[in-house]
Amino acid sequence: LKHLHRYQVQNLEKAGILNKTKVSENGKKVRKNWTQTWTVLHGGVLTFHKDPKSTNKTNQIVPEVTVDLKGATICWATKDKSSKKNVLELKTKNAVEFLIQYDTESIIVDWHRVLTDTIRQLVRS
Ligand code: I3S
Repeated sequence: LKHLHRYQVQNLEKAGILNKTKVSENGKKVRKNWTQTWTVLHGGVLTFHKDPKSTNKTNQIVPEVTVDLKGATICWATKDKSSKKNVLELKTKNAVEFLIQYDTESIIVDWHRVLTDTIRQLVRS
């Protein structure tokens, strides 16, 4: 069964452009800095990339931010969190909070579904 869950998590893969900002770290609010980011979900880890073409010497793609989704939570952000529409709130196990947003509703709904499923499966793995 454990293998099955791992198999499923690995199959939950997705990539696309999203807007994201960090909002807090260790319970301390940080100043928002909304940036457009190439976002990749792979093997239960979410990575944000400034430029999908930025690679290191060995040609590996280097993410700007790496978020382990194990123990994380995802929900729709309440109106007081942002004036933008279609905003998700992602809280990591080590108390870092991000907002993730995209104007096209279907795109953000898809991300919400796949992130929710991933987090759920990681709890059981
Ligand atoms: O929640 P806040 O602090 O009102 O967020 C807005 C500000 O960060 C603003 O920049 P300044 O730090 O220069 O005030 C941003 O430009 C806005 O995008 C932020 O709010 P939204 O509602 O867009 O998340």
